[in-house]
Amino acid sequence: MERRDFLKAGIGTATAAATVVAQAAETKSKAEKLLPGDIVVERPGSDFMVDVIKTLGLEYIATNPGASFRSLHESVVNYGGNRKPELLTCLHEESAVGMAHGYAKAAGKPMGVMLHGTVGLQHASMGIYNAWCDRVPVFIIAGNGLDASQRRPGTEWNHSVQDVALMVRDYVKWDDYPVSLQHFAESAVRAYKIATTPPCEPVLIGADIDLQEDEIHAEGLKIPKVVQSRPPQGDRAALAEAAKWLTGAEAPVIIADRMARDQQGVRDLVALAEALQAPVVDLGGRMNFPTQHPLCHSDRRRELVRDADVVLLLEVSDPWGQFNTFSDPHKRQNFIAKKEVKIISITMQDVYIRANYQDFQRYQHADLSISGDAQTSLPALAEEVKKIGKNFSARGEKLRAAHNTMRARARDAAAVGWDTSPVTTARLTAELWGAIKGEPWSLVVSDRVTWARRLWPMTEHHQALGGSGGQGVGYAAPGAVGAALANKAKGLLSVTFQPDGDLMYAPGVLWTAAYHKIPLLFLMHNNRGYYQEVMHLQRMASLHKRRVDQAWIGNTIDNPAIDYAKLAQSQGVWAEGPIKDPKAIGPALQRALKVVKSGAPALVDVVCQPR
Ligand SMILES: Cc1ncc(C[n+]2csc(CCOP(=O)(O)OP(=O)(O)O)c2C)c(N)n1
Ligand SMILES: [Mg+2]
Repeated sequence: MERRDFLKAGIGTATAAATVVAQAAETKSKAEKLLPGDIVVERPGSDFMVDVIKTLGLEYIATNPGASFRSLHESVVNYGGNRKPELLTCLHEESAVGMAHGYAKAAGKPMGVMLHGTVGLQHASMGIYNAWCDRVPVFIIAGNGLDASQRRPGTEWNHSVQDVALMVRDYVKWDDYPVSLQHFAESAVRAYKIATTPPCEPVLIGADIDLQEDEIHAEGLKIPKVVQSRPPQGDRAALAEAAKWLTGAEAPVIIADRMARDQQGVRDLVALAEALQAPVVDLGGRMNFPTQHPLCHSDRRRELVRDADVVLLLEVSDPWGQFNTFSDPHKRQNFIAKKEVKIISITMQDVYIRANYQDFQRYQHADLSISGDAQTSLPALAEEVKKIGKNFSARGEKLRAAHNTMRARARDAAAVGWDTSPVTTARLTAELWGAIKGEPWSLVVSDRVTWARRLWPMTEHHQALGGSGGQGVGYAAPGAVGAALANKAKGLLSVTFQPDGDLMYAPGVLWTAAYHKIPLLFLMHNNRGYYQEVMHLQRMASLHKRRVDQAWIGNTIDNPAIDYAKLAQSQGVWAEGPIKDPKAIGPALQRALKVVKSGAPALVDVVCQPR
């Protein structure tokens, strides 16, 4: 069809696409020219903002574009050369924050996120809440137009606010709205420092449209030096007292949660546990303790707490839950520990508590409460324990035997239903282990399928990077991609178990992984539904003495079943599946690993048992 005919017919055909391309080229050449009346801005304020951002050492800025930061976007690309920071194109703001969240845990430093002030920040908010709950730094820049007399009529009004941070203020550690470039420099550096000081948290800085787009008028702008605070160690005398209690105990227990920030934290906890020959329960907020160490007793949490006389809590997010059971839905409470148990807690929790969001969990007193960063406090505590110089080797022997029994029990439990289809999550875990055991692997999201923590030998901090923090579903996919990006620089092989429901909140992150060549193996835990919610419904139906078989209604993601391999392939990600036969998983993983090792993401979809 001729263009003329098409225009006459007024219908779209393949030729229409060609027309659109031609028009885009025309628009592009126009855009390169100045329009009548244009005043050239030689050095926009956003260039200086890039100077500031560069001093922070941010390697990446994850973003979904928006005109409220169009000048800053352009400055990052052209003035900053799109290097340190480099923009990561995200198809949803929640994915941008999720990526920054996962990245920070793997890289040990924050990623930037650039958001369209109102609507972008609204999309991003759950991701920010997850990062808040997980005590992870994210450096957020939100574009906004404050001066009403300068706003373009229409959309810019809909996308402007008086107070851009208001809607997330309860779950960022600090925010500011700079009204001058000097103000921007000082607040950005302050925000970075605050975000990276434990307890680490997201921060938000507004980037005003006029400040970005206007010529730099100010003279003598200065960027303050970036110096990070050293985390605080708990009071030395209190640590000495803790050492006395722990060495005097018959049955001490150590429980660690969001404690280790890096391998040093793991090493220091091993040293303390060995000095005491005390069992360690790793709750998994971070990888705190090697899973094959004879003092690792993570599966024995309840029995250990029941028998303990002293319990040491290290950055435990839910202290009450360690000592109490709470039946659901009858809410019967039961204190499970000995009445005389002594509780020691080392945490920064008291420093960052806020009133509205309830992530601080139920109040649990500690007999010795030490405000300080647990990782920083461990060496001094271990030193005090060693000074007392008691020998606990007999206890160590008993614990070694109990550890072996615990691991054997986990292996036996994992073998149940080995050959069934749909595949069990334990078999899924074993197949992945078979594929990666000789590699420098990292399980980038480690809370959704928990078998790995029970079955795989883990020694390194990067081998289990925890979960979402706030259980806001939708973290697992972007969190994995962000962590994989950090792991790429370290030469680590990133793998993740990807739940189906989680992926479908914002599956465009697969495209981001393909586009930015982020090597990551997604192994789908595809149970074709929101299974946790199925269990809730089944429970309710049983209690109401009604039909349990209808629990899938409202919770199923089936009929039609989503073809995750096609979903991935359509975004440029190599993929296979759906696999139903457990024996087919291993060979598919081998093919996927080849792709991942070549520097790209890959996805293997496996139809699994619910849990
Ligand atoms: C944003 C958000 N919406 C809803 C929920 C409630 N929720 C908790 S678990 C869950 C199911 C998630 O499904 P999937 O990721 O497939 O995991 P599965 O339970 O099937 O293993 C849902 C919807 C939530 N936690 N977060
Ligand atoms: Mg599911």
